[in-house]
Amino acid sequence: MKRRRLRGILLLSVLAFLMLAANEPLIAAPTMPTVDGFVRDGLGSPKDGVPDDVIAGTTVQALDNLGVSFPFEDRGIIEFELPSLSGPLTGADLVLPVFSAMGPYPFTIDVFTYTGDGVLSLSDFNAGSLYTSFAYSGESVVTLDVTSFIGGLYTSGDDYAGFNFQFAVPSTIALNGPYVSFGSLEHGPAAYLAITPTVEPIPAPGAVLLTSIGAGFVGWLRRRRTL
Ligand SMILES: [Ca+2]
Ligand SMILES: [Ca+2]
Repeated sequence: MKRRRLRGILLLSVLAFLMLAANEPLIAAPTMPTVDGFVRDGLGSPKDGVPDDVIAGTTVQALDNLGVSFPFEDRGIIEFELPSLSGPLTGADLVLPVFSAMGPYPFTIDVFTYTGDGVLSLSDFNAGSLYTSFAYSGESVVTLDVTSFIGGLYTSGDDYAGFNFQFAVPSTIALNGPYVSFGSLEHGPAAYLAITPTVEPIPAPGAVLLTSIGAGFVGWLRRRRTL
């Protein structure tokens, strides 16, 4: 009888542990980029709004230079394949560690968002619609709340998120400044997406647990009385 009771208690403990574990909020693993780099207009060819070069596997550089002797523009691009989620998300942050930057500060960066395809191409230069802007003043990490954009992609069933970083106001300084370049897969720490999923609702785990314990206790009492 003692062994049976012990087994019952053990079973209840395992059940309680499983329920508590299932109820734990999921820790969002960082989602790393599928592709990152920048697309360039100018630098050896006319800066005319028509992009000329794809520079993947390097830092995610945003630069817009109207200097008369050497005008060119880099638009930083990052694309992520979205991880599958079992329910809606509660939040999404785009975390951008800064690889290098040069003032004069502050300057404003526009962030464009679009449905990506996991590949960096010339068409990404003009991709997206304006999602947000931020003033940059030399910070080592920029974190952007992108919950509504990422949530929308999940709702529409899209697989890739794309971000495009552009200077809001072109610089008239002759060469190489101001600019900001974010970390990439090759020159880290890389930018990443932190998605916080919602745990799927479990039918009242507390109630189920209490009922199980109660039933077990009543059963034990009953058995005890019959002995
Ligand atoms: Ca061009
Ligand atoms: Ca693309």
